Amino acid sequence: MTTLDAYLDSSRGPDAADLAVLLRGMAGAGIKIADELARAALVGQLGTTGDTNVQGEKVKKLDVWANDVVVAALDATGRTCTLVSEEMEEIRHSPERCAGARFVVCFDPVDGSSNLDVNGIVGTIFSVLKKRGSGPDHARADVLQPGTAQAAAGYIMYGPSTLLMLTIGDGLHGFTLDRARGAWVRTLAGVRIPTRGRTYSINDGNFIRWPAGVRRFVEHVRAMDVATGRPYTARYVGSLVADVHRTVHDGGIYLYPEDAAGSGKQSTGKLRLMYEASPMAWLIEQAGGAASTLSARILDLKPTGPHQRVPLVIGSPEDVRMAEEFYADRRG
Ligand code: FDP
Repeated sequence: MTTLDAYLDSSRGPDAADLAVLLRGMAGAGIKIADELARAALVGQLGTTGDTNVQGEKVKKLDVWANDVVVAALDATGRTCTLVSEEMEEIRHSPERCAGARFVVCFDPVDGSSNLDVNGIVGTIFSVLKKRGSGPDHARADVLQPGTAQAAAGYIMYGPSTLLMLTIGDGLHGFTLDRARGAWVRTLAGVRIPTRGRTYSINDGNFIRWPAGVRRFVEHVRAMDVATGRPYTARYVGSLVADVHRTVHDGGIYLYPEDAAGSGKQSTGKLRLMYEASPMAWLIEQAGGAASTLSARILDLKPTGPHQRVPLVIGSPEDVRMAEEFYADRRG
């Protein structure tokens, strides 16, 4: 079976060799994080640091630790000098590293970290953009590119096995970590999502704050209609990597909408565009799926800030289109 190294070595294009170095760095960080997650309870790595981050969330020890691991791994590649992380308030730009740097990386080192203390599935999500900016504020311009400009996107899922799902624009591929060999082995090639599923995934505890169209859509998929495969079944892990991965595999839809006007604090949604929605959107589109805010394609959004939040509705194309119709009041 093809290893990640062989797959990257066989990719073509002017930046392929540099991208391969960068992605190997990210994959190496993933192995370290997987090891640390496995022994976290034994070495006192669970729980919080006592700090609250700029986004108002309690910082977990593993968030900080994993952030340092990813930063060090990416620095060591020499292929990036501009990083964005959920754990870093500002864009981390290091002009002294820019000589051989070709890419910007946006990442969430431990996504779904509320699952950490309950031994649940978490992941690392990353988005790689080509450096393009110029002028005094070029680092910010390099970062704030739409998802269509991504050169690579992926997530590493720390589950019963450690799985890297990756696209460099030639489809969606999955590499399972073979610890005995110390290699990532391709176990999923050219993954395709079903055009329609029978599963919906949403935090039901937010029901009171959902926009009216989302409520109607969820009522629709919960209703009985054998001919159209309803009612759908419900699944929600509360870890984006796990929820998206299941959706890619089984088909269906994942929704994290904005709060309806006046009903909550997440008026633009919860998930971050640059290192959650955008990479997941490209990954799922590469598998034949769709990703939307319910009124716009995620990959077409013009970013306004490194930690911008957006609504995210992602999954089988027919399910996402149906949710958009309810949201736009064309159905229901
Ligand atoms: P977490 O806060 O645990 O880090 O954006 C992060 C995220 O998890 C996603 O991984 C997950 O899908 C979502 O938030 C869960 O949010 P809710 O707890 O509000 O459902």
